[in-house]
Amino acid sequence: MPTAPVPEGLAERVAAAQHVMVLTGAGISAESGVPTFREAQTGLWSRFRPEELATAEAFAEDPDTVWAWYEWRRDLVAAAGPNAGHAALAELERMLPRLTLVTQNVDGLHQRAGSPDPIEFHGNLFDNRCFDCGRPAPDVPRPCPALPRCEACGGWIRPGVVWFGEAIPTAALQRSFSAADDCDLFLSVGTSSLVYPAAGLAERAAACGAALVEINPAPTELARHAVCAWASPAGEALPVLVATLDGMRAVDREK
Ligand code: BV8
Ligand code: ZN
Repeated sequence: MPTAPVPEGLAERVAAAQHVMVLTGAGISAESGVPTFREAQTGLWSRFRPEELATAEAFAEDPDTVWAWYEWRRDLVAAAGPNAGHAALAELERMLPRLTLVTQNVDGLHQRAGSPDPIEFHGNLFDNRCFDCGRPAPDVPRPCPALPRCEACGGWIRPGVVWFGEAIPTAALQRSFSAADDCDLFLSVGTSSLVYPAAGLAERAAACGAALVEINPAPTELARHAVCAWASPAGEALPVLVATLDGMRAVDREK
């Protein structure tokens, strides 16, 4: 099926922007085979909802099960790879004067695609720390089927992600707020825009004058406030956007 062209005016908007902010969600990793949160979980995990497992309470009650869920996700992500959407965002960052990438994803696929410094708003699957004393636990082997213990205090080791009910890491929050206040174009890619405070970043950017663009096969609540809602998978849309910008540059160079 031929890939849809870039919506009218979008490439020009991106080319003219001084500071583009991109917020990605699970949808950009969908084409890498990493299930999104909205999709029902598969197999052993089909009887759980992510919101039930991604909490400190769930871990305190049944650390082995929650640890096993994260091990399953780490295996899945380690076997997956970044897709054309991740690669296109890394290329876009090289092409534009300024691009701030914030991701809700914890899979590290943006880094593996070459994005130099994505803001990991919800942490990273492959970071671990002690649930009790908070010490980082960088030496957890892969795979680690049994729940590991903290060498310093004997506490349980937990994944370094932000669970529901937990605060966003201060640095990530501040950097994201600053970018939202400064950017003139905000691209929301592959997110249902339901989880806060991440979902509030688009509203914050718009309140500071940024134009909103959504790239999502299923338009969300954000689409109503967007100058462009591109109903396309990220892995198709973003490479076409980069190719179109490339073409515009080539024409400019010939002038
Ligand atoms: C906080 C890491 C306060 C873990 C995640 C009651 C009690 C406590 C808090 C709350 C409460 N009620 C509400 C809240 C706030 C809560 C919240 O927003 N809840 C929601 C459910 C209403 N937020 C929090 O708890 C946050 N913390 O508020 O703390 C506080 C303050 C100070 C001090 C102490 C406490 C923390 C939220 C972070 C939770 N952690 N992840 C892990 O991964 O295991 S959230 C997790 O879910 C993801 O990171 C992501 O953010 C979210 C899922 O959203 P999406 O990424 O959008 O994915 P989704 O599946 O929803 O959608 C995919 C989209 O992709 C779809 O639209 C689809 O159409 C599209 N798509 C599909 N294929 C493609 C595609 N798009 C493009 N291309 C494709 N090919
Ligand atoms: Zn400890």
